[in-house]
Amino acid sequence: MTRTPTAPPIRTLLLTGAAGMIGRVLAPALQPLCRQLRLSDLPGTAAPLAGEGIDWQPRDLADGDGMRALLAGVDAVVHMGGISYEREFDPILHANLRGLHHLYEGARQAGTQRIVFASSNHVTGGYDQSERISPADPPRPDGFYGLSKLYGEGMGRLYFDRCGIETVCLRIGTATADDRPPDRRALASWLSHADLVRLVVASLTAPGVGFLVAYGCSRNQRRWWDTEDAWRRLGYEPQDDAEVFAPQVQHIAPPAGSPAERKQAGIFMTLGPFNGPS
Ligand code: 15L
Repeated sequence: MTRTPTAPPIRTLLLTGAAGMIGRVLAPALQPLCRQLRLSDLPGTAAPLAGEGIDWQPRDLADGDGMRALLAGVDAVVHMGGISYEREFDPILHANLRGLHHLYEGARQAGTQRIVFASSNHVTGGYDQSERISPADPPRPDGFYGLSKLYGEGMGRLYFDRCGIETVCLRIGTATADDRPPDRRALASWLSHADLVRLVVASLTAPGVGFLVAYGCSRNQRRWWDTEDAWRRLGYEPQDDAEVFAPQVQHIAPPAGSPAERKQAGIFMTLGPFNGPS
């Protein structure tokens, strides 16, 4: 199947995880980029948007047939679906590993040109906050969730090399419902809603991205991520800086010297089965 570069307007754009916090920010911003915006999330969730040009199709990522049908006719995907927090291995296997396989297989069969994949900063959460790292540094996942996102990045690499589907992996930092950094750590990792929209739109529309990994944060002066090369390739120019919130949140931090305070992972260092009985 011939894949031509995405060019606005995209005919059919799929947004998964559309009913989630990030999905609700993105859905209205993505609609002008395409003729049809297909929205999906788990069955039982509510559509974030309705009206002309909106096609709401709830699906479980682990349902292979359902996912194939969801991808039919789709030119580009923004994949925000799946588990977005540290959990037991099984639900992560279901949504983030099996689900991602279904997404890429559906995309291959549909002739989809590009996928913007919500990866996570937890692919490298094992680095200390004192370290400045780039997408070229070795991954250091901090739990099963981060590990599943590393698998997703590998999936994107594989399907670009074998099938020509372009993928932009966004290692998203901290985006919150109230659009404010919640604590001291997020003064480095915060991604404002406006910058989130800028980043995803750039990832969908930049020409010839191939396979690319970029961190997703605002232009926070405290950021740990040296990701400007990838941002330049995307044409992403963040506008917000978490520093304006420093007086309110600077004191909100885990105990000094604890792994949660030291590591980029933050409180994810306290989650998962890793601290329980052996
Ligand atoms: C993530 O990947 C999570 O989806 C989100 O819940 C936040 O915890 C964020 O990372 C973060 O690191 O702050």
